[in-house]
Amino acid sequence: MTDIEKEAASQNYTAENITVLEGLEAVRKRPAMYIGDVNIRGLHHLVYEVVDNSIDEALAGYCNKIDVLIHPDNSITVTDNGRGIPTDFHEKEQKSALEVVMTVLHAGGKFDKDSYKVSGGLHGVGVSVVNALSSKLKVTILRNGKIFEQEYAYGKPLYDVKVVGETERTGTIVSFLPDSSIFITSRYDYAILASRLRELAYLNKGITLTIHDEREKDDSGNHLEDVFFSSTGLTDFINYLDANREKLIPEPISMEGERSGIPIEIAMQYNTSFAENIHSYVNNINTHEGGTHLSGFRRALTRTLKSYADKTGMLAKLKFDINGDDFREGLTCIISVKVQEPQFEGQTKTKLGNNEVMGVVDQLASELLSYYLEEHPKEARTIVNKVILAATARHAARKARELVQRKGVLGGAGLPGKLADCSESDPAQCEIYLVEGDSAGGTAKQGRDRKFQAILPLRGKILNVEKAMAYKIFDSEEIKNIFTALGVTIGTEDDSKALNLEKLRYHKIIIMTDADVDGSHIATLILTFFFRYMKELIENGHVYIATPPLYLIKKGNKQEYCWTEEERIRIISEFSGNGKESGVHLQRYKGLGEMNAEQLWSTTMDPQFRTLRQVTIENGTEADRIFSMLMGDDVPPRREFIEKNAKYANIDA
Ligand code: 0RA
Repeated sequence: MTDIEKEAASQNYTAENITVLEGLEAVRKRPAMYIGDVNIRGLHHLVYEVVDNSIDEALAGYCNKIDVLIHPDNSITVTDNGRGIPTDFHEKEQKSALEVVMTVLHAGGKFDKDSYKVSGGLHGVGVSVVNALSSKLKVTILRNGKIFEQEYAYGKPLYDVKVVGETERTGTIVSFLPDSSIFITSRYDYAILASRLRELAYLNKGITLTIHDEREKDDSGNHLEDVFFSSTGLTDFINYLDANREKLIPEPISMEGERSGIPIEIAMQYNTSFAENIHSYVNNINTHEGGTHLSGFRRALTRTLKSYADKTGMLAKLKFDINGDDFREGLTCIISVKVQEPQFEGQTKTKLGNNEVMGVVDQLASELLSYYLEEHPKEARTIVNKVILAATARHAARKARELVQRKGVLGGAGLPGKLADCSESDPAQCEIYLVEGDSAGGTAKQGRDRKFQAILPLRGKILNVEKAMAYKIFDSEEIKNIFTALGVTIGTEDDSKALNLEKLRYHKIIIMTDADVDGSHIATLILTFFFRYMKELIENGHVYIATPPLYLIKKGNKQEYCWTEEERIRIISEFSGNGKESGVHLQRYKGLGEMNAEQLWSTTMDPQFRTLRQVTIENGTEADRIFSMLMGDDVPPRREFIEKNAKYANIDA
């Protein structure tokens, strides 16, 4: 039952009341309640909602192809080859079943109780929500030899369902144009949609998902398009995520089965890195905050590997104990479960709460992993040796950390000497600028508002945490300074690497680097460090990037700053007037150091005028892959990524 249905049931409302209680007007009044927000995320959510319905049809076994088209006007068409939404007359509602599905909230699954419906939680609000939030929507159904059609505006039908032709095929085609009076942005991002479709192809093997962008052509004159299909699912997913890591065993370990009616799929691989990369999904939704499925797996992994290692005597010589973290260092893993009535909890409602799931995942994973270890003794030894290495390194890390703590560097005893702190004590009001270089740091110290702005200069390139063992990060002066200044600690001893955010001393952490290649490299290094060791900071929206201007243009006593090439061209032509360019002076800012304190304040630090870019994780799984690529050893894919994204990141032109 949905919350609304539960509420209705508890008050003795009948099904009819529900539709009265909640019509599509409610969706238009409070769209964020249904799709999260009315910004980029919500806009893309509309597509996910329609695609999810087609995925459900595929999981029921009736559909294997889903196509997404982005049209030049940023409208979207989603086509599937399923059975087609039923179009027969619905007695109770006195209209076509299709119209009911498209115009009544939560009506999607009502015709087919037995069908395997897994949508729910974040998605699964129903295609009627998409209809309500579209200025135009057209649905075409291929079914029973006929082609049916109905169109809507703002969720209201423009005519009754009509037959417009004949066909031998079956399927559902939904085209919609998001209502521009509701959404703040209207432009679809190809990369965001493509990465979601890729993810869905890996999570649901055997389905072909395609995307085609009619808006722009690439350098060779073709429209962007991609076809995603995986026959092995999670195994392919792991190989994709680990493409830039060195794997320890030839093929990922694949575990799959159903327990108590819950389909469970797990694939895992160990690599030579030191990061833990476990991604969990419930009904195709990324459960960023984990939950019972993840706990079940972690328990099974620790217990099963430990017992194998004990049994084979590999731990006999070890002088210290092994803990849960050691089993997950260098592990890339995907867990995907399908749960009929998921309970989502946590701050972002991405934590699975269903208790029954923990035991079944534990059971299946223990059973299949033990079996694997018995069958693959060579791989099993490799894995256990990696775990022993991790434990040894952790032991060394503890020693290093204790040393550091004794000196009072970590743990809040003293703040770093280089930190120029602010006077305000309420963290919610405070900001810290992490500034590239001592000289720009000095300028920032002079230019800042010392009441709420703190400055921490960082010298040169910080440690590449992607390549360093965990204990190394405590050797790095710059990283220790960041930890200490922020006031947060990470628990590495117990089973959780969770960050203690309560002690966070600044709610805005702003990375300020030069607007050149080195600067963006340093920003990426800092972000990688946050992503690997302080992900919660990013997830809770605390991390920002400052945007210093690229140019200063002067003429006489007029001057203006520019942040983009377009602005530069526009302002130069404004200043030149009648084609007279003489007297127009252009200064290119190569580094922060070229600005004086007043300029840095007014362009980049003054809350009234500055632009901060908030760092978000749109797709955690994809972000993980990109960081491993950007920071890894393999140069060609990194160059390719940077060249592909150069349009957006062209800051050293
Ligand atoms: C309800 C019942 C049936 C199919 C569907 C909905 C359905 C919905 C969507 C949404 C997008 N694509 C879809 N494909 C099918 C089953 C009808 C039957 O028994 O034939």
